[in-house]
Amino acid sequence: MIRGKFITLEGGEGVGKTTNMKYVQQLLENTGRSVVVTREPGGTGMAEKIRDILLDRQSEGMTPVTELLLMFAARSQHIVHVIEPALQRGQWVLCDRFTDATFAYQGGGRGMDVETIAWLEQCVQGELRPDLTLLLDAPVATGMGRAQRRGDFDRFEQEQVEFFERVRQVYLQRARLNQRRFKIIDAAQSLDCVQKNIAEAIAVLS
Ligand code: T5A
Repeated sequence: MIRGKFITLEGGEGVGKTTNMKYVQQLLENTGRSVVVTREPGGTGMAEKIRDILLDRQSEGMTPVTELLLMFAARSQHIVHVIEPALQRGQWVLCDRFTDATFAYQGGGRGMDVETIAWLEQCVQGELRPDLTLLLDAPVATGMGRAQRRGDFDRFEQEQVEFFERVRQVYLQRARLNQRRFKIIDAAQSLDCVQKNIAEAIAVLS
């Protein structure tokens, strides 16, 4: 059995990850791939419960350490029960956010130590890394404006603009350092242009 590929979509708030997940799924399925679509935090029953705690505005006073450990606790469940079995069956896994989000949000946004995050990454994931990461990048104001139109902010979306600027910079820095894995997509463009760029990036993998 040929191992499947692991594709992640990343980016700040409201850049269009959820919108484009469906498009990427369709592209892959059109080429005959069997695709598992999932998300983080979440993707299993237990991990979705952890997601609820993480996003709940009532989870006041959650420390950055608790937040970081809950992200990786959910991720461990997700990898063992969903991602790794699917890849081993030869399915392709398409995931809305993964560990780059932890480096960006907990590392950049919250200021957690990068080496600690890298250590947890190794403990929880071993050698597992995405084969391709599509980084949807747009100015913070653009993404926040789109997210705001939807209303009903979660615990992260209540953060200040400076938090999201740091998140964006870490994403871009990671993309520069891992150019073989990352493809940066200008998400401020029209949806048609964004999807044309995504299709080009996916074609390289097929
Ligand atoms: N998190 C997650 C961490 O802190 N650490 C971690 O390790 C992980 C895994 C999860 C939160 O958890 C944090 C980050 C997050 O804050 P989430 O729901 O997965 O939350 O992520 P969000 O970014 O909050 O998801 P959003 O739904 O807000 O953003 P999306 O999915 O990027 O945007 P989407 O597709 O819903 O689009 C937003 C709006 O814009 C429109 C869409 O139609 C929609 O209305 N749109 C466009 N409009 C014009 N032009 C385009 N090109 C458009 N693309 C989309």
